[in-house]
Amino acid sequence: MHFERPHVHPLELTQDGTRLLAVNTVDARLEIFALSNAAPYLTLIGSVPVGLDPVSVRARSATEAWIVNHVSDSVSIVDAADLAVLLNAWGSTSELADIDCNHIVDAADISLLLNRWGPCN
Ligand SMILES: [Ca+2]
Repeated sequence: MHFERPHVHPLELTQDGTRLLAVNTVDARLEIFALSNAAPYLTLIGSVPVGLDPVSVRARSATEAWIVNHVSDSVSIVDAADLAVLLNAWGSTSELADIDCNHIVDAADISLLLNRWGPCN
């Protein structure tokens, strides 16, 4: 048996209009999509683990989202500043965003970033 909580605010556009945020309630993740004026209009660019049963997302700024989690009774804060640096350098050889040092900023770098998501030590 599967219990699914009702969504409160499951979709949110960032204030700059370049990203669509969506709660993935079943997988306990925040999905981040890039928007563009040409096909493909919507591209999944990130999937960030949050609390259990996320039901609401709000963009506090262009780079920070707050997610309300129903079952874990918590609020997750996702700061996309690091992700923005990486996306702005996409396809380039930027040393700042080339996390795996293979001389191209691509999906492997996003994967490394998302796997290390959280406070810097
Ligand atoms: Ca790389």
